[in-house]
Amino acid sequence: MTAGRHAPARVDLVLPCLDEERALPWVLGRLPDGVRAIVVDNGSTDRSAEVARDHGATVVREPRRGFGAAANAGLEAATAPFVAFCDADASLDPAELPRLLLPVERGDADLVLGRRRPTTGSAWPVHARFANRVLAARMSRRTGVRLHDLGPMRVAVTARLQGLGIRDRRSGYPLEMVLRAAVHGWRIRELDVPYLPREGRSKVTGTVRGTVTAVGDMSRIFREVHA
Ligand SMILES: Nc1nc2c(ncn2[C@@H]2O[C@H](COP(=O)(O)OP(=O)(O)O)[C@@H](O)[C@H]2O)c(=O)[nH]1
Ligand SMILES: [Mg+2]
Repeated sequence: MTAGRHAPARVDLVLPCLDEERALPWVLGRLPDGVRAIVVDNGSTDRSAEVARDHGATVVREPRRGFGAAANAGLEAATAPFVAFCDADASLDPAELPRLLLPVERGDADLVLGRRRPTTGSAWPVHARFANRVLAARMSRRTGVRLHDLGPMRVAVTARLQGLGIRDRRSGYPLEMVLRAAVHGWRIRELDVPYLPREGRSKVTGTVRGTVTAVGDMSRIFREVHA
């Protein structure tokens, strides 16, 4: 369960959140020991913030719209030695975090990414899967870091990630994090994680339009961040 009120958290888990009231109870009920949830509410019109608080999460409000704005606000709010990221849509299980944390804790990796392995055909729309593959391959060609997925579940050392200077505040944020880490010579590792059908409607890659926007944001990152 949640880090007790007395024990300081070892991991701060950043959960960017836009209207995820239905998914939050499951997500926040799956926190391993020592993990504090930071739910970053990005102007939800549902009861996400209240539900998050009721389930013991710290709630940060970010008025600027955008996935990156929310992720960045969570990273800034993190004070635990390690920081993790996860979608708040119940597509990824926070119970997987200790396994992803291990290589970072041991000093064997600087950034660990969860490689999404869909559990059913509906977990990952084909267009999103394809776009992600292309971007990951482009990333590998650019940096020499072999990656299959730019997935949202991640673990790193908090202070180092805060020092990386990620600037994107839209959907290029996840790519910019990996690209900057690679440019700085971080050891990046992928570990498989199950990918479940999300609760509710996707805000980013669930639609073709959302995917096109995300790919546009990410292409800009490739132009702006140089090795
Ligand atoms: N704070 C914030 N969170 C967002 C925004 N867009 C998406 N999210 C959250 O970021 C996560 C990823 O978005 P999601 O819709 O699942 O995108 P997908 O995984 O590509 O389908 C979810 O937890 C969303 O609630 C946004 O503009 N602001
Ligand atoms: Mg999602």
